[in-house]
Amino acid sequence: MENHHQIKDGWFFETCPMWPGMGFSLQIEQVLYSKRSKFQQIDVYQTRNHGKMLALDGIIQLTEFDEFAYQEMLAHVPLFAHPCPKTVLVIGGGDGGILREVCRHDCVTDIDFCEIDEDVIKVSKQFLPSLACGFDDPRIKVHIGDGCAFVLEKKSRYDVIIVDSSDPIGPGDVLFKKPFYKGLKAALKPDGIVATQGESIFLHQEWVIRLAKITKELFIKQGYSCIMIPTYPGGNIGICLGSLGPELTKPARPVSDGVQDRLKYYSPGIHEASFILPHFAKKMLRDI
Ligand code: SPM
Repeated sequence: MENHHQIKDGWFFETCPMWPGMGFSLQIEQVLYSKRSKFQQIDVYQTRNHGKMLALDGIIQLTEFDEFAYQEMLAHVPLFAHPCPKTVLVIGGGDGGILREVCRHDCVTDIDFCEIDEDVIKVSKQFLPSLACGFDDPRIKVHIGDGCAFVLEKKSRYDVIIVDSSDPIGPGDVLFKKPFYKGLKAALKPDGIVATQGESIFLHQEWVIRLAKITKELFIKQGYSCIMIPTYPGGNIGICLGSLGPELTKPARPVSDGVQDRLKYYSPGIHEASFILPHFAKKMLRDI
């Protein structure tokens, strides 16, 4: 797999064929880790102003500066849309950030976590403890292996499934295809909800449309929620959601003061607002 970045004069510069003709740079102070795993190049940097940064195959996965926006929304939008999620599956996100957020829900009793690259978990535990703390909860069972194969073995088991994938240009590409989504649907309980990394409405319209079409066809309700996040290309990313029952665009349960106080991005208000899309995106997804 190609490495999509360069380091020059103390700057990390990310480019990628998925967002051609543009690039994103962060000033770095130190390379903390740089090694190829069985699946991908894993790099951790100390940036100048954005805390530590994790990159896979040269694509920014997170910075400590703004990771909360993505992790909170990808976890809490589907979990709060569900009236009482007990069993949850998280696929991908070896950094542990999504798990950290899922564990804030006391009603959740069992969390299966499946990650293909064990080295991402190890690196996160070593360098990103504020995310890897997500692994400390006894409700979590860690499975190392292919997320798609894992899902295809499970039937009517989960209330919520969250897919925290990298982009469809590396080991994550299978997670953007219809057979995987069929597997997700089969692995959900009859009123289950699925939420997947949904790319950018500005930069990846082809992918957004593809995922929206698949979820529209397979699920009773379908939605796209938009997240602001400065260190992903274009400053935004989305969540593609499918539901077999519950309404997606509103929380089905109150957020306790104790939980809300610990969150930095998610709130009932932003949950609802995130589904209100710019006019071009609304039209694009309405017409599919
Ligand atoms: N838990 C954080 C892992 C991040 N997973 C998603 C990363 C996506 C990176 N690409 C962003 C560009 C997409 N438009």
